[in-house]
Amino acid sequence: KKFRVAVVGATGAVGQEMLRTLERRQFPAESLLPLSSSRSAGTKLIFNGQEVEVQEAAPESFENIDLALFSAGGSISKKLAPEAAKRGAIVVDNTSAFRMDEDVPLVVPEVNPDHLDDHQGIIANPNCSTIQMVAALEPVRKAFGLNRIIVSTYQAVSGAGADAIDEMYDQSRAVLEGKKAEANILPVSGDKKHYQIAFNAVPQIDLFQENGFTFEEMKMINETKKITGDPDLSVAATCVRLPVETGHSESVFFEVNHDGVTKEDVFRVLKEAPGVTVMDDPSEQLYPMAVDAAGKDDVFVGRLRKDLTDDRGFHCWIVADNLLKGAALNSVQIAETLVQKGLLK
Ligand code: 11C
Repeated sequence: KKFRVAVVGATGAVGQEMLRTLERRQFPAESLLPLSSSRSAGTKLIFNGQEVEVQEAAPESFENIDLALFSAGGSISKKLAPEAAKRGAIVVDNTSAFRMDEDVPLVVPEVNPDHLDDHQGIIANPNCSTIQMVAALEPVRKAFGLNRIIVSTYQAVSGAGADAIDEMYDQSRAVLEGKKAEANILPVSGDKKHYQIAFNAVPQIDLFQENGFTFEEMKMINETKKITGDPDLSVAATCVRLPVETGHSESVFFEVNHDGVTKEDVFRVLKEAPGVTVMDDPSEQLYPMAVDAAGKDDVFVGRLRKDLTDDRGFHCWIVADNLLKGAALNSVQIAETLVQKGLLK
């Protein structure tokens, strides 16, 4: 059986990867309808060798659609995802619009595919920084239990969209030419002030919340609890933007639930974990880096060390392509899992 697929936000950084990912994984698509805001409508794209024209997304666009992948921002999802679901499409939404809704499964297919069974038409794709951390740590949690996670992120500008990538390159050229670096987008397009990202590190991703954490940090905290199904798991996050084009990196401290777990025990579990590649050999200076992870499907883990004072504590470094496993690939894997489970009809 083949499916009629719509991609909302088809011309964006993630939308483009969605089209490429559907193609290269040979998703059984009978047709592909690229949708966007009026700004990009009329753009011509190629899918499976055929030219397709981007149309402006409207409620009626979803008549006769089986699967709709959304990645055009939270407000478009809030408006149009229920319209798509009402018309019988299954929505996989890559925004934060519905992630914490009780009747919306939040899914990383390697971690909690069973949550798909109870879907009500809308399935949420988690935040990119959450996905890579959970994909690496869930096998550890299953084997040894997890008490606590403390994570600091080193996030790429592509997470903030195609315009933020341009801003980083424009500023870099300006700085190298001794000119003023104009900042109009980062750290958050909707916030009051904008700061230079070129040659900088900015400790703000998304808007500040009343508790002093940013929304990106709260996503990592709340989404991790929902995906693992463990509300008692203690998570703290500090999210930082770096002048890296693609590939989010994370320095993670985690504490297991049992005494006597060794580094080798954790390695054994990680090496068996689906979608995870261990890259860790200090004698060969082998560890994951964003430039190597960009364009790859897996989540890479390295720099694994046992804490020097906490017998249950470990440190590691987790890197993944934020546009692929962090967004487009995970969304397509959700769709593939729906097909395997017979939930996409
Ligand atoms: C970033 N993680 O790197 C964000 C992008 O909730 O899906 C993804 C935002 C989201 O800026």
